[in-house]
Amino acid sequence: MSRKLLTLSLLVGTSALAANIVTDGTFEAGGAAWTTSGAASIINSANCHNGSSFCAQYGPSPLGNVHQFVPTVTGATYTVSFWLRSISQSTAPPDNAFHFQWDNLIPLVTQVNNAGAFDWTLFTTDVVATSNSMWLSFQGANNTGTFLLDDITVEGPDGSVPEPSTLLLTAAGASLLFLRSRKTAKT
Ligand SMILES: [Ca+2]
Repeated sequence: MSRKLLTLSLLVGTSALAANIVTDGTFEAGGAAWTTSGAASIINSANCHNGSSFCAQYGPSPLGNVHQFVPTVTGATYTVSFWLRSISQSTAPPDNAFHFQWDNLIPLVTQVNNAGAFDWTLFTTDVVATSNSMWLSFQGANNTGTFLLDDITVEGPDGSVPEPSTLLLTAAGASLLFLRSRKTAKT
């Protein structure tokens, strides 16, 4: 095994331990990785996070849903982060709700309920994977304004990488590098 290949295996091993497992969490690829329904849609607007770009928008009822399945490791903990903004279009009392759901068997986690307008705000929550594919879902409706959702990350072990064999390769690579360095030092 060449030194270059060993170095590569070390890098792969490191990235498998902690990764952002969301596909197109910024929506900048156009949002094709996400399924939308109800009040939710993908838009290209100067109102999106960090200026003119893509994000998800939620209008009036019925409840909108933006979701995708993410590859996880059963039993592992993941940190979910996303940015949310509420633009009020009415002087009426706020009539809206925004929920995060990690699995369609686990109840909705309400993030916002009848809130007035607010600027981009970072929401973070820790969740545990109960299978090797979790339903990452953001649901909302805003009857007196608009919700915008952008820059979603889910940090944790990447379930699409065969972790035990990668770790084994990493350990083997590290041992061989150590032996090679000892051999070089002796000669
Ligand atoms: Ca974006």
